Amino acid sequence: MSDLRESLNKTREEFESKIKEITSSADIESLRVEYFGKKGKLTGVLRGMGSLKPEERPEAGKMVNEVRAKMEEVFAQTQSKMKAMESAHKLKREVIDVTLPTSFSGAGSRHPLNMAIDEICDIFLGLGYSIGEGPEVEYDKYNFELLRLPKGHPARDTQDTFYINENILLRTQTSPMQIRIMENQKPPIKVVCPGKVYRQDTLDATHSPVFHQIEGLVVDKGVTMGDLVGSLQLFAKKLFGEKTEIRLRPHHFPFTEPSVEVDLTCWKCGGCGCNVCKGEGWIEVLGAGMVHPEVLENCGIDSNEYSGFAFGIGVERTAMGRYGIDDIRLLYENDVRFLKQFK
Ligand code: 2NM
Repeated sequence: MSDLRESLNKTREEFESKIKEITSSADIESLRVEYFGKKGKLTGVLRGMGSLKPEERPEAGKMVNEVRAKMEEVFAQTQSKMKAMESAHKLKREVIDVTLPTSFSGAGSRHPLNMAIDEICDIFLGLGYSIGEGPEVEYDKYNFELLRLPKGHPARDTQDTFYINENILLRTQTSPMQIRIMENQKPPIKVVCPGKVYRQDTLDATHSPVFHQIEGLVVDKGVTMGDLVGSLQLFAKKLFGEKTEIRLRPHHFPFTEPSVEVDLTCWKCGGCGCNVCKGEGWIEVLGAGMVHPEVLENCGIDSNEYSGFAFGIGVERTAMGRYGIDDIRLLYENDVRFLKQFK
């Protein structure tokens, strides 16, 4: 019994002096193994209890438990002290001084194409349209077939694109989004769909294989060509100023009948003729027409009850006119010297 007491006290004293030297969680872990582990020193002393007489055991048990509880308490305190110390160190080491000077060259600005898209969409929002956005990777059916451009139709040649497979392609216009809307919503429909479109084209000052369009669609009872003209007149004046007029020229699109190309008064010379409009006084900005009854029917809309108009605006061309940009490539090169001018 006194042997047990002696070795317990010795173990405890040794433990307490060792734990004072500890400086890390790794140290405390090896101390845990050294004393409380299966082959640990305290465990060894406890094993010695087996040789005690039965009447000595209750008192020995009490003594052992007291010593063990004391040691475990010291251990737990030191362990949490180590953890706190280490996380304080880590915080200190990883702190970011947000007041340090940086090489940051200043805030950026909106891209002129996004400025043009926002400006155009804002005008139509003001006229009660909503905005629809959808996939750039489309089904041939939505991009061509339901728009009266079946496979093999000659007009597909002017809208050659990048095919994922026979039935999936990069959209050549945002009209597939309008087809989706007509399929899913009942008239009245009033929507503009902005977005990226793709065509097989060689990059030069006025063409790009990736460009942006905003297409508008209105479907309701009794919608006429007069509504189309009025809406486009309003749009032109809001975007380019009150003096701006529109001019319609007959055209052909498979998805509208009748179809028109729409010119706006030249934004540079106001109609007198200059280098921008090549002496014409007019600049072509959009295409439009009355939605072909077959297109309405393809989307489940009764063409005897409803009619609609649609139009497509070229964003690049509008942005170039609006901000005086003479080469489309400037819009994609992301040269900060160019972009800085739009702050
Ligand atoms: C244009 C010109 C004329 C057009 C037609 C449709 C739809 F889906 F309703 F049939 N969406 N957009 C359209 C009509 C687009 O872009 C030059």
